[in-house]
Amino acid sequence: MRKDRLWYRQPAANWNEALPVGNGRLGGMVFGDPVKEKIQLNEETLWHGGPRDRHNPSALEQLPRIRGLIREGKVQEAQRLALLALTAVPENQRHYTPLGDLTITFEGHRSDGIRDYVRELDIGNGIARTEYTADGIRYSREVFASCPDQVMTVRLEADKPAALSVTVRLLRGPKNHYLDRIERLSPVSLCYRGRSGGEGGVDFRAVLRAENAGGTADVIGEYLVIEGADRITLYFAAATTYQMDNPEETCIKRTEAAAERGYESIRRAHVSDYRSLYDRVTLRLGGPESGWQEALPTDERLRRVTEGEDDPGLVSLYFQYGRYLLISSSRPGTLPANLQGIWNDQMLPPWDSKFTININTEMNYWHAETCNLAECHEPLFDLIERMREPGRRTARVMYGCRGFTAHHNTDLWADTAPQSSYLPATYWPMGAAWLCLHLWEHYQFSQDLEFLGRVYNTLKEAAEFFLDFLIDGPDGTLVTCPSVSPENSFVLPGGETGCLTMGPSMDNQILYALFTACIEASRALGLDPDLGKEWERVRGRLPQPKIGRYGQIREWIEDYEEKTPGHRHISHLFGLHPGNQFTVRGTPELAAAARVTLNRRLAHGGGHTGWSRAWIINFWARLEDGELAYENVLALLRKSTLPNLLDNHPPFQIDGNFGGTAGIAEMLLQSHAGELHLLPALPSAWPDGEVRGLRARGGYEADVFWSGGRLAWANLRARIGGPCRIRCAGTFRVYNAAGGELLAVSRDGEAEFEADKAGSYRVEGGHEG
Ligand code: FUC
Repeated sequence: MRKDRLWYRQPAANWNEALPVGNGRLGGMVFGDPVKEKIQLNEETLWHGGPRDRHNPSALEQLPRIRGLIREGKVQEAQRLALLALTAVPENQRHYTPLGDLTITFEGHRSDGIRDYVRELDIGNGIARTEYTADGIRYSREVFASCPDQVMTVRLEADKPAALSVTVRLLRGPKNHYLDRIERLSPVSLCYRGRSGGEGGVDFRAVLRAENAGGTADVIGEYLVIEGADRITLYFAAATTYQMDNPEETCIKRTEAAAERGYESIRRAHVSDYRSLYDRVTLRLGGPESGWQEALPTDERLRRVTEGEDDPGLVSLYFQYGRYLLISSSRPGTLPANLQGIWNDQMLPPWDSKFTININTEMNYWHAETCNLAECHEPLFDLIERMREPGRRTARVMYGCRGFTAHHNTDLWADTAPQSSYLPATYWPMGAAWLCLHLWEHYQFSQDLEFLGRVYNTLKEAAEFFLDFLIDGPDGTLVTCPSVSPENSFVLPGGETGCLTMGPSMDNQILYALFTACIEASRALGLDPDLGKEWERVRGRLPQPKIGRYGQIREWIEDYEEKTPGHRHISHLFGLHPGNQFTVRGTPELAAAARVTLNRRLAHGGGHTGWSRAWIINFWARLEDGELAYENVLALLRKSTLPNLLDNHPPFQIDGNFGGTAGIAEMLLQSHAGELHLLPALPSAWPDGEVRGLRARGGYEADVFWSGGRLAWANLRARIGGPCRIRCAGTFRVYNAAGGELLAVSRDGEAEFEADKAGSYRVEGGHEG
């Protein structure tokens, strides 16, 4: 039984059951209907409308008044003015739109005549398959989106000759409302033309091309009609003027080249390209006896877990699915994964299916480094680069500051002006700062100084904004203002509620991390010693994390009551994860307060969205509580996972998948506290298992094997080397893998040794010190 697959005994009844394929740019949701196949299509740059300057011209003029009102505690007045003067004009950024549906009608099939149906998503190879028997003939289909060849490929086969007769169509809108032209290019190919709409919006082109073995093919009207074929291959390409001047020519070339190369060759290239990323990490949870559920369809496994059954294999499938989804939605040269990755079927999708950067987009990349998909992180870095120019303008026009800044969303055009007019979220100038920490993370994992040198100015420019933007706060501190704690509200002592504030805890923690990254980057590169001192000085004046009346980490600068104590955002624990300001051993009081904070959120119904639940897994993992981390992994599967294993916010939002994968990795290996911690949050439900290929900060790759809830052994590969501290429960010894020489023996769960560049090490558990 292959374990790296999702499979079902019936076609998708709706989008939440369809299976995603993608090459980073082109996405398809495959329904697998035997009579009428539908593949819902996306091209990631097909967004409504073009770039705009939406800055509110009154912002800078009103900023001192807004700040003054916040200082005086007149929050309601400040908010009224912020709504008028800071809200962008118009208030909304651009939204992502679908490309359409490819439908394939099988002539002669009757839905009541289908037998032995099965469909699957083989995430080990990146291929969706459907098989069934109709009238004694076995039919099969394969769909995949190839990154090397930039085409989506659909292969139809039957075990008898001349059995395939199909009519193929592309639909955009119920009656093709959103397509402008459909043109026959040849008897086997069609071109679709349209534009996204809105001022400056992109034009798009899509080309469909068929190859049939046996039978006849022709274009009749807007349909591609193939009759009596033995085999059919469809090649589909799409592109927009966002990426190129002549997308039509490109689509024609791509489909022609694919047809010329032939299916087998395209498929081989796809599988090898896909596996070069996917195969780097394997995960097995539970002993051999726990694998039997693989014989059950995925929706049934999910149902059983929801009803309380244990299925560690489903957790490892979910983990790998998070890697599959990133490989399929974020490749070098593409846009980053948006709120729905690349998979969206709505003309006006939830939250515009854009980049929400007050948690969601960042969460999409939490597993990129740890789960060995660092290349897939690159699209986010490109987006940050594109945000610099608009972000400079935002900094200057709205706040009179140098540097660059962004608010809580951005879009295809890297828009950095505020999004919407939602008080708990909109007026938050931390988006670019948080995103830039991903540059630093990438360096920490790779230790690639050349990369750090390239992005250093970006980090520096994000920090520069705050050198100007921060104002004097209470007790000699420097604070952001105005800002919010995404997306909660506070209750003032008089009962009034508010959002706008100065120096909310998350901002201070993000800035602590940003200035720290800048300081360390400048040292690593030997640059800007004076600026380094300035950053240290400012970092030293940021408000320190404080513990509030319930023993919780304070969310705001004052110990206000939270309006929603079970709020989905847990912004004030940024320092616990993804930051590293709060650690179990480094800051035990703050770690204890973080525990109280989480318990309070959860006691009031927290974790009700998929991404919030996923964040909670990461938090418990950082607090080294394997049982609670696992409980929340189960809750993510039980309450926030759709039959196709996509995350259910609700509705579908991909961050929960990615954050869930990151959380599972975080339970098995951590490296945020200057050491490699093996099995930091292993739950009793996973007594045996192995994970190979996880990455750790400092330039390490690790394979970890455990049994009976204890480390058996681990292999470490050092890229750069240097002093290396290992932590793991129990006793262990560290050997040089090559010579077998003993390098270190654990004491109190830790051991230190000097790793060589490109050295390999073996950690053996169960040895008395
Ligand atoms: C933030 C969250 C919502 C949702 C949206 C896309 O506003 O608070 O839950 O994830 O982003």
